[in-house]
Amino acid sequence: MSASGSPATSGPSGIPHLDVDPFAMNFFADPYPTHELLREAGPVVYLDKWNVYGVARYAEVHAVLNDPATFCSSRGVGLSDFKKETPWRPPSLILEADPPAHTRTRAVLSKVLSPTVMKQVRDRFTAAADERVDMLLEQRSFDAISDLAEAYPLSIFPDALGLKPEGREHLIPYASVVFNAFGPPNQLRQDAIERSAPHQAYVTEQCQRENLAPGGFGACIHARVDEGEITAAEAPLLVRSLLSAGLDTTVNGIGAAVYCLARFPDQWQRLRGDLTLARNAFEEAVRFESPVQTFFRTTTREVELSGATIGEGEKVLMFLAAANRDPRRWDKPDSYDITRRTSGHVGFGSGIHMCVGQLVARLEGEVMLTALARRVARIEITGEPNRRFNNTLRGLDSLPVTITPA
Ligand code: OVV
Repeated sequence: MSASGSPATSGPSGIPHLDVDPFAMNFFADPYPTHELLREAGPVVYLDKWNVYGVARYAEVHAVLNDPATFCSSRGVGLSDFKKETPWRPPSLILEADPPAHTRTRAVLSKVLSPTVMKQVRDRFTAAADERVDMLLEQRSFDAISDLAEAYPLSIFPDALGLKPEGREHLIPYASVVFNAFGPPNQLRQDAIERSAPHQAYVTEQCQRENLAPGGFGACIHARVDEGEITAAEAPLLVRSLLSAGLDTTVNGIGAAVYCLARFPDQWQRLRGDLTLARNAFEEAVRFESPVQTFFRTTTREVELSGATIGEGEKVLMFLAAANRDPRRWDKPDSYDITRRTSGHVGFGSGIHMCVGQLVARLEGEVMLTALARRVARIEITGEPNRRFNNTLRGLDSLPVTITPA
């Protein structure tokens, strides 16, 4: 009998069938016993609840991510198969695309979010982080989610994109819909899509060229039209990708890092003693909490994966978070260790679809953790953290803390 109480059964294929629902509230509340069950059941499992294959070990998650011709994205990276069902919004031109179409759009966003551009925004991002921490030190007690993990990215990213001030309250709710929509047709997804119209209307309008300030990421995307790299019709949809994936992800990444450093004071003191560890402390939080928990792929042909035969047109659920704690790959996987060699974690994915905004995320994480570690001696959790439930994103809704100045 498994940790979650669900026995595995194995049909003639030899692939273990599990009756766990990785999109249920009780799973989100504590996914770790089920992650272990999924990893231990076999290299490839079948989830009867949603009729999908699953991979939870590092080796298979990495293999699926790095064979995009067999495990495609153009049929959607959620449960819904775009070949069989109409997508809830026009598909993303980068996330929900395969080569060769993906190659061109990826190159554009890669340039817009390049190391050179990070150098240009770094001072602004740093000043905003320093300012935020100074404000929080005056409050002493605050909510580390709303007042820090949300407030900081909201103070820099919409400006960096070039969005006008009005309507920004739609950004996090819109992203919440996007990430819920990757999940199965459960209550979370259905409610999110049902209430999405005002958020969608806002996002669609802000993606237009005339609504994006010169010099911002959005205007830079539209400028590629003039170079003939993308069409005028494609540019707004690529801006939409940044609005979809650029904010709620870093909110949950920074939230994860603060939650880790508050829970593991020895790691916090280590960071205070060596600020050059800030970037890896953030990276390790992305491994440890995996703000993006899962993505799907769809098979383009019959394929053998670690001895399991998967037919064409099957959905494969990749448990990024379980791979990031697979003891086959990681020493002490359940320890948050800011000096760990984090490279190879799949919190940002791997291969041709690996997070195109990873440099923005790391920059935000690094400068915020540096600002905190410079000025704060202690972070104390002063109340019960509340979880935020989403089909794809893992993070908290509230985290009451008190900080003590250094
Ligand atoms: C990685 C990601 C998440 C959500 C949306 C998108 C990308 C997009 O391209 O719209």
